[in-house]
Amino acid sequence: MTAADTLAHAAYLGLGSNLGDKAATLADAVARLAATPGIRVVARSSNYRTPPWGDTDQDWFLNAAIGVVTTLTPHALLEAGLAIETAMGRVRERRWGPRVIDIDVLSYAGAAISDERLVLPHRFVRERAFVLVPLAEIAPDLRIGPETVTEALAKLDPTGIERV
Ligand code: PH2
Ligand code: MG
Ligand code: MG
Repeated sequence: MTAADTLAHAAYLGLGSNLGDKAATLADAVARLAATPGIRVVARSSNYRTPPWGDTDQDWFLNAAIGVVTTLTPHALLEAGLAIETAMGRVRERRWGPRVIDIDVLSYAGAAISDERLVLPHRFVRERAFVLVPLAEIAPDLRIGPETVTEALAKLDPTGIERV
């Protein structure tokens, strides 16, 4: 084991796209994350076609989840995702509205963080099937707060979510 390995942490990210070529966008985002120093992608879910949640007057989403091992801090991991979103042309308009790419840090080594930049585990992770269905494929036993991904997902309605 190298010194860097001792500083490596397991984290999970959720990805979503509902503008343009969604599958190509998700693939590009994963490649950019994998090319980021300090991030190693170790698991990647299938892509899932999901009905728009929240703001339902928009196109369907393609969602996926990845597992990474990272030497970045939680905030640096967040910033890396935001920088990739910007580099890929994301323009922030309405909340929960259409987006080329969304990269959310869902969980980081069991850390509980709540500040103005970052909340971990992600605020809504346990309430959204479009996040938990992909996450359950790669990390069913991951603990998010009081329960596992599988337990949280069992309380939700996954209607309309299709693996593609
Ligand atoms: N992201 C949102 C709002 N609504 N709906 C789906 N199906 N997938 C998403 O990724 C999504 C959403 C805001 O982050
Ligand atoms: Mg986001
Ligand atoms: Mg999001």
